[in-house]
Amino acid sequence: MTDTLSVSSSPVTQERRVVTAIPGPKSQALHERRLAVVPVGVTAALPVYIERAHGAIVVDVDGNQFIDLGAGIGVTTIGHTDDAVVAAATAQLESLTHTLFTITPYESYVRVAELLAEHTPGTFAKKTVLVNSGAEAVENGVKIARKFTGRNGVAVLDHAYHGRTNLTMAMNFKAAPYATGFGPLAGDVYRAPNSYPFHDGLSGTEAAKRTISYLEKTVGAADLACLVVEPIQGEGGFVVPADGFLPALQEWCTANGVVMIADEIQSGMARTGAYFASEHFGWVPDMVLSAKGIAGGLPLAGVTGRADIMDSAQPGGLGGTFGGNPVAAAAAVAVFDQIESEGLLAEAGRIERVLKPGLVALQEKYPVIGDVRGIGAMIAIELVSPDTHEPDAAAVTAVAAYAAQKGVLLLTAGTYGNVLRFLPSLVISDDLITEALAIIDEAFASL
Ligand code: PLZ
Repeated sequence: MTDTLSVSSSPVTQERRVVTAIPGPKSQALHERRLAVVPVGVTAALPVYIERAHGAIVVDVDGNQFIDLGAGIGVTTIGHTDDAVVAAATAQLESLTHTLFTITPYESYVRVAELLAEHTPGTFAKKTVLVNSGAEAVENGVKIARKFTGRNGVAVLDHAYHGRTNLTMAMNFKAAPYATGFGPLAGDVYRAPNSYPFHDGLSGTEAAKRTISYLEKTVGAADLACLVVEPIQGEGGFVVPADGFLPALQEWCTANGVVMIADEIQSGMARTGAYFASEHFGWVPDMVLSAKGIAGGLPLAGVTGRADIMDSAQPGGLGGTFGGNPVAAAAAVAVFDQIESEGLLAEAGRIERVLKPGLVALQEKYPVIGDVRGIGAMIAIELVSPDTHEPDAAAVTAVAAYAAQKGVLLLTAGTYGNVLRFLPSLVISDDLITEALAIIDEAFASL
């Protein structure tokens, strides 16, 4: 074994190409090495080892090129190795990689905070703390909301996902695999019904009434610090709430002194054609959490909220060694620049206009597709038995496996594993989407 990792700088053509069995021999060899040294708790949805990527294509060590419909779960939203992001991060690497912002600060952290203040919903004064991961953003959002309100209770919704730390494990809907055996879990977390039009058939007003009544009965507003909600649920299966649901909850929170927090970790940063998905629903949250797509693949997350809420944390109460790292912050500034200069918000609409009708056409052919939903480049199909609406996870697994063999990287989701989610980068071409749809069509035909 050598100490050098294989890297290649040859350009990545925007085309699908399958040249070996999937996974190929080099991936299989790497997987053997991995099994000896990486614990089984860390799985691989598709054990092909990726060597390089650009735009909407990832290339594995065997030379197979995949159409990437997952973008690393919504991280490389403006495309893999975006030229401007690479240039900004490279320049930053050469000038300064670390000081620790709470010791000796630097400009890019401040710039990211300014950009988040500008682009999150609401025109009031906002402040931002930068951290390393989505879960860390959730932890800090809750921490600040508790300090601001002097209350302990944390409310979340059915089918939510918020992370893998101790507090966020307790906030997830699904125990397995995220929390099984990892207790004791954090207390004071309460789960309320969400709005899930495909299954509950409720209007936004009706669903909000049910959620509020549940919270009032099981917790009581007086003990509730915050309500944390993904405007479109990510891991839960791209569940889009009925219109009016989110603003009604915000209204109740405001009236009762509860901080309402938008977990925009998966739905934010231009993915849905707005900087933050909350905008589509007319929701102006008290606090917005961003991560994933914010820095084009580098680890960065932000907690942005009303200035008075954010300033309730005492001096020294917020921070962390790597939070707002200069290289990640420089990359984030480039991501915001690219969204503006390349008109990427509009690209999400273009993707929806190709992808959604394509999936609706498949739904007409294959009754197992019960629901097609989502906004922009955040679209999903839910597979169910046509008569009973019972989840069909086996069909999801089979379609994703078939697509992978043909060079299409497709992610699954949903509490019951019966959702296929499409969250490509905003630079994917219409042709690649159409090509992927043809393969997914074949996959359904083969069921
Ligand atoms: N909130 C809405 O989607 C991360 C999880 C990947 P971290 N979702 C992908 C995995 O298997 O661990 C996520 C999210 C929402 C919070 C998080 C947590 O973000 O950056 O993974 O901590």
